Amino acid sequence: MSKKKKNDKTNEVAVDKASCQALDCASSANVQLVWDRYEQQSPHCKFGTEGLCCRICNMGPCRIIEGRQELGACGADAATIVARNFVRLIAGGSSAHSDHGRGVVKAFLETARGENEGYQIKDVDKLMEVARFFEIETEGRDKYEIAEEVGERALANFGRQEGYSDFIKKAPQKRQELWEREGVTPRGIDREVVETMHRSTMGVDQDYKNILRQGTRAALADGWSGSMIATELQDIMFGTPGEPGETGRKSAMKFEANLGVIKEDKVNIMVHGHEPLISEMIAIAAQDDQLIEYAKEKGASGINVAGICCTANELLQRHGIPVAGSFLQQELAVVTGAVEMMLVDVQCVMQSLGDVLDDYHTRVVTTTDKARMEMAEHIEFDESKPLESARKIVRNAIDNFVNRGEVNIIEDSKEALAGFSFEYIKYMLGGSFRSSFWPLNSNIIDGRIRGVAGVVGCNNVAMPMDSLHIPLVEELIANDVLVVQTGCSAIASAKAGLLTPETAVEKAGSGLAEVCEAVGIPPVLHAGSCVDNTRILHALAEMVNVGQQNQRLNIGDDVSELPVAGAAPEWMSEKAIAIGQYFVTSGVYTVFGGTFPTIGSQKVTDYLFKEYEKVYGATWDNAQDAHEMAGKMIDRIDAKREALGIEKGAERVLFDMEMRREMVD
Ligand code: NFS
Ligand code: SF4
Repeated sequence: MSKKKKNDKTNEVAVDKASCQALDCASSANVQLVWDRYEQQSPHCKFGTEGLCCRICNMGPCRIIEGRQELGACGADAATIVARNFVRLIAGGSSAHSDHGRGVVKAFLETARGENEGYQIKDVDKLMEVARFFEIETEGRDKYEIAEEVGERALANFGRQEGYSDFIKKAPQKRQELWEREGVTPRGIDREVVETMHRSTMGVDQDYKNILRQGTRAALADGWSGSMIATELQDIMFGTPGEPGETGRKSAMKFEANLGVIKEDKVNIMVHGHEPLISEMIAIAAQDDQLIEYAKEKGASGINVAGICCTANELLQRHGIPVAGSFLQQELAVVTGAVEMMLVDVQCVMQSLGDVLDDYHTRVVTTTDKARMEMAEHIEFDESKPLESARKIVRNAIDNFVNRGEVNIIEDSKEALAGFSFEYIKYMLGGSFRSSFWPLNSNIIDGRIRGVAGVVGCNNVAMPMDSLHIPLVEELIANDVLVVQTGCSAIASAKAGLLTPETAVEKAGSGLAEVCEAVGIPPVLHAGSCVDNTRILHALAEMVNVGQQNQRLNIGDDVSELPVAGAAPEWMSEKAIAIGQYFVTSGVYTVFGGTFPTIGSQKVTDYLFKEYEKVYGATWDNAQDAHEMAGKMIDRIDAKREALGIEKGAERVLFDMEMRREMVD
């Protein structure tokens, strides 16, 4: 393994104490981390950064230099090359989310058919709701029979050749009509991804607007189909966050966040990646009395499962399992020297984990054939016997406890709340009389809540970790904007202590604070993993629905009319681009931080950043610092309020008896 002494720059790479402490440990041990490798890669190729490098055929790579070399060898211009590269990012991102969704459907079907032990059909109410949506007969039928039909219907969305993805019908009518008019309504997920790859290969689609139109189909197939299927079926199998679990009543989930959750006296197992199928079973196996006893025999006081990246988000929102860190903290977890096993599934796993291992006893274990690592052990997860596989893996981790060397335990972690699924938000807002989004619309109309912002996405080594997420969220809530979060952005807020009800009093504007206190929610809501961005889509559609049920509560007949905005301040993954594209084309103005991959073509960038307003009623945008980003989002929200005629905050809508009766219908 190559080594390089780190410069003492820890404060420039992370804003949280725990990470800085771990970075110091790595620095003294002379261990090379992502920040060192990033520095070695700098300066970055301008052509690549701006989307101007084409290497889709062997006459290239071709680079575009304005005024000197305007065309690739085949004659492709900047707009074509940039658009092709952009839609290929979307195809990559959509396939990651959707292949995850497909894996969930497979396990779901096996569960329904009694072909595996371990998984369950846990949330029957949600099963019935999805079955009704699919118009599947539920009367007098067994839940497994219904689940089998739901699974088959969901699976058909992947390979569908004719007709559209089922879940697009959840979008507001006006949005569906707009998609139809633009010809971007998504068909089967696999078809949209394949067609994107086809159209963007050498010598095919050469009209940037048409190329981007295909990218939109693939992105919408991600948001309103692949990702949505993953969320909905995971909820049915593992429980909808916030719904009654072992506690028997609806409640948010408390959890601890940051490297301090790694405990000196316990066997620490990190679950890292994105698919909860395996980690759900690890969480159960870790509670097995025999295995706990075995851990004690080896000198530990117990077994501690903690998460990294979105596998963490999946587990914490349903079980309160702690999160050790976000994407940029995966290596830092190993640096504590106290991680017996890093269990990885798919996506956002750094290959360097294998390298860092040279210095530590941590065993990295891959569990799916889709994602193997040369340096790691591979324990193939037997999906027909998930619990048995999980027990074997946990046992392996325990065996490694005796191999520990020096440990660097970090004390810092923060308490946070998660589990704000669409259903749970609805329940909390509705209060005592009925689960509903009516109070949200009402509080937006009267101005207590200025608008709603989705702040999501990754960490990126190009900027200090969490340096945009945290000030952005703080500025938004100070301005009475309710913030909904997913992914590593939600983890950033958890680590900063923002996901607590107290944040309302300490940091939110007076209107938002009043609502949060009355309802009993934090002003920053953790809605789950990145596939769970679909919970935000549901929430947006519901905000429109509420206004259609009662004109007095109308805040827009389409998503693009709502006072909302989105952001991925520290994005890095292709998945973020897919998500951004489906949010924008669903009608949400969305700002990304850092560099933007189309800036090499003014034509393409103007199209996405300006002309999209006319096409989709929303655009992409880019901002370099948190204050600029917050300003742009708040301006957007205010413009929408003005268009609705509620800029000053209309009179508070009081619920009279008639309205309550309407709600109960
Ligand atoms: Ni989203 Fe989740 Fe994190 Fe980015 Fe990676 S973990 S799926 S891609 S880095 S938010
Ligand atoms: Fe160059 Fe055209 Fe081949 Fe791209 S497709 S590498 S621009 S020749």
